[in-house]
This record gives sequence, C-alpha cells and structure tokens, in this order.
Amino acid sequence: MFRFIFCSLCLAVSPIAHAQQPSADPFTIPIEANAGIITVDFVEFARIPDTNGEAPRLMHLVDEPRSQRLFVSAMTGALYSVSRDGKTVTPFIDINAAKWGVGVQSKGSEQGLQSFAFHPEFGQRGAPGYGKFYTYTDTTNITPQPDFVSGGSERTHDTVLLEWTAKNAEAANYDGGAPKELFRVAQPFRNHNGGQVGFNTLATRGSPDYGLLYVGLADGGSGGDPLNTAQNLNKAFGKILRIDPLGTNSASGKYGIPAFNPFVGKPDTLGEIFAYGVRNPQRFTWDSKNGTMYVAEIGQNQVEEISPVTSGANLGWNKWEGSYRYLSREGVDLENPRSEPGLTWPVIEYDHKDPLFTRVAITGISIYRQNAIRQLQNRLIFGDNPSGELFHVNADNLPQGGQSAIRRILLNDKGQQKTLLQLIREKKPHATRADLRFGTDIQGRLFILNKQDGVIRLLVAAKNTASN
Ligand SMILES: [Ca+2]
Ligand SMILES: [Ca+2]
Ligand SMILES: [Ca+2]
Repeated sequence: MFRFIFCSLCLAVSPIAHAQQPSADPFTIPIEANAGIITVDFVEFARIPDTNGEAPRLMHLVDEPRSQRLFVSAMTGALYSVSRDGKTVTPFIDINAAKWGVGVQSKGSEQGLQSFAFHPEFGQRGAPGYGKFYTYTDTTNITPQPDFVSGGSERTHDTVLLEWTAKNAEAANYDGGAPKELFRVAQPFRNHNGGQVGFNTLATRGSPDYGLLYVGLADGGSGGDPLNTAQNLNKAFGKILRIDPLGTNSASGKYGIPAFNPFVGKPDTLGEIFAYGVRNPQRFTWDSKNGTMYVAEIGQNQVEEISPVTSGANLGWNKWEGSYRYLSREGVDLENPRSEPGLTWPVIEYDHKDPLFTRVAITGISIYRQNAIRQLQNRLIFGDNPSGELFHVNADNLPQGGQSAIRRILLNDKGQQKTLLQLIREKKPHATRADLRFGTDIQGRLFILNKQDGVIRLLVAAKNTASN
C-alpha cells in the first residue's frame, strides 16, 4: 500500500517522463472525408496566359470597385486586370520589368510577388489615395539599408512594400512612374516571406480603420523560428502590422503609424505591430456580418490554424503551435492544451497526419455571407494550399479548435464530384500539387486560383436551383 502511494507521487512530481513527449498526430480522428460534403458548381471564369511556356503561378486576386475590374497577380511580378465577366484579360503592369528597378526574386517556391492591394481611394479622383496601389514582393536587390532586420547573420534577399501611383486610375495599363519604397525587410532565410497586404474591406470613410494597410510578415523562415522573432515585440517578423501608407510619422517618414495601434508609445516595441505570435500568416479576411478578422496561419510540422485577430493579440507562435505547446519540429506537447492565459487560440485546426494530405499548408479565407450559392451561405470557407482541398465550417457556430467540425467542399464537374487537383490534372496530368489560393470580389463572388493551369475558377449556383 505504501509503495503504491509512493510511486504515484513519483509520477506526479516528475512530469518530464511523459508530459513532454512530442506528438506528431494531435488529432487522431481524420477529417471526415464523406459525410457533410458540400458540392458546388463552378465555371472556368478566365485564363491567364502562360509566360515562356510556363503557367503563371497565380497568387492573389482582388476587386477594384471604381474601375470595375478584378486584378490578379503572378509570383513573377505580373499583374493582370480581368473584366468582371471574365472575358477580357489585360496585362496591367509587370513590376519585374527592368525600368522599375524592383528585381523580383521569384526563384524559390515561396518567393515572389506575394500580394498587392488597392487603396480604397484608388478610383476617387482628387482623394489622397487616388491611383495608389501597393505591392509586397521579394527582391534580389539587397543593397539599400533595411528598415527591419531579424537579428540573423544571413541576408538571403529582401522583401519590400512598394507604393505605385497611377496618373489615370481607369487606364488599361499602369501609366505612373517608379514606385516609392515604404519599407524594406532583410530576410534571414529564403522561406516564410509573405503574407498578404490588404485594407479592411468593411472600413468606410470616417471610420478609424479606413485607409489603413494590414501587412502579414512571416517569422523569417527556417523552422521553429530559430531567431525567436514572433514573440519579440521589437522585431517586425512574425507579426501582422498595420500602417497608414499615406502618413509620415514612422521612423523613416515614409509611412504613418496609427496612434491607436496597440503598442504605440510602449518601450522596446514597434508601433507598427497590430498582432503578434504568427509563423506564416498567409491570408486574412474580415467577416462582413460582425467585423471579426481571421487569419490563416501555416503551422510548423503538425498544426494548421485559423484564428481570430484582435488589436494587440498574441497568437502564440513559437511557444504554441495551434492549441499545443511547441516542442520541436518533431512534435507538440499534448499536455495542457490552450493553457497560457491571455493568448488567442485557433477556432479551426487540422494536423499534418491526415489521410487527405501529403504536404500541408492552410490558406483561405472567405466567410460567405451572400445568397447566390445557397449551400455555402454562412460557411467559413478555407482550404489546403498544396492538396487543393476545400473545406467549410459553420461561420455562426465556430468550433474552439480541432478538426472535428471540418467538412469538405467538392466541385461539380458535369455531375461528378471532383477535387481541384483532379480538375488541374485534366489540364496538367503531372501536377502533384494545386497551390490553391482564394479570391473574392465586391459582390462576394468566390474565385479559386492555383499555380498550375492558369485558370481562375468561379464558384456558381447550380443552374437548376436558385438564380445567381
Ligand atoms: Ca491526425
Ligand atoms: Ca524569409
Ligand atoms: Ca497560433
């Protein structure tokens, strides 16, 4: 009896023996592959032409409401406009053209033109933001002094945020001059560079968020955040930044920092920081129903996540990977999940050990509040970038982490349910990955991009049901 009690105490006071075992499979029940599938019709909306015999690696799609055009980018630096009916595709600018002196670095799989955004006043003649748009790109030019450094010893390339100003915002091709550099980031590793840049699409003129640019900046790269940037409030890496691109009160004077940003005026912090503790914040969006911002954050080797983002939030990385304490690339600690007070935890997670995947990285996000496609109404829609799997959960009853609520979306191809990768393989038989991205327009239409076949697919209502 005494021995039994003694040994129980031993276990209780020596947690190292079992509590720190790294787990590579935190969610042992796979994502439901069959039940709850939503099948959606689609059309091949537009096709971006090949360059030098290669399909464009399509990365981002946004709507410019005043000129009533969509814009889509390729990783090499080309930006195209697409008419809203999809019938006309026009090269708008190639930011890698020699005359701009940008020098887009698009050689590595994670390098290139990461994102772009139009100022909400782009089409409003006479307004301060008239004609202005922003590109966020990796560059081979590492001569200029960087605004942000990681503390690492290498400088593999730089990532720059550039402001372009068109003379005529409705012109078919960009007609302005060379870009103004807003900031420059010296990258310590080739991977983890992006991020999205975007204006809060719900902010109207006169509201505090109007005209402020959100910028995702990954943790610098390698694996495990070796420079511990994401939790360091004195580093721009591993953050979502928020700046006023038309302002001047930053250290360089080239952009502004909103006075109500959460770390403004606090010692040893960067005023640009809106939220921190992210690893590779690929995409963010706002829910038009309640204004909540969400980020799709790519995990290390175990957990992908979608998390809400609020001003000043700590999303956990590199102490936490999803709901679990990050131990190493080999795994997470399953003991005491979500146990650090004050952190923001994921609403949706899935792990890398799942039969649906081989390589894994989350992307998204669309919160579908339109009526056009009934079965997608009020669903939070996201996907897995390499596999091209599309998923949905109930946007009005979000889970508190984990993958049990995740259900699939499949595409209706003349009566057959198909994945995006299956559709791509009909054009590119040897494609092993989709490299999925989403785009939305001002009407909330949902577009599907990939880096393999140049086709922009538009999700549509089934022809024999509700009209669109
Ligand atoms: Ca699993
Ligand atoms: Ca990097
Ligand atoms: Ca997190």
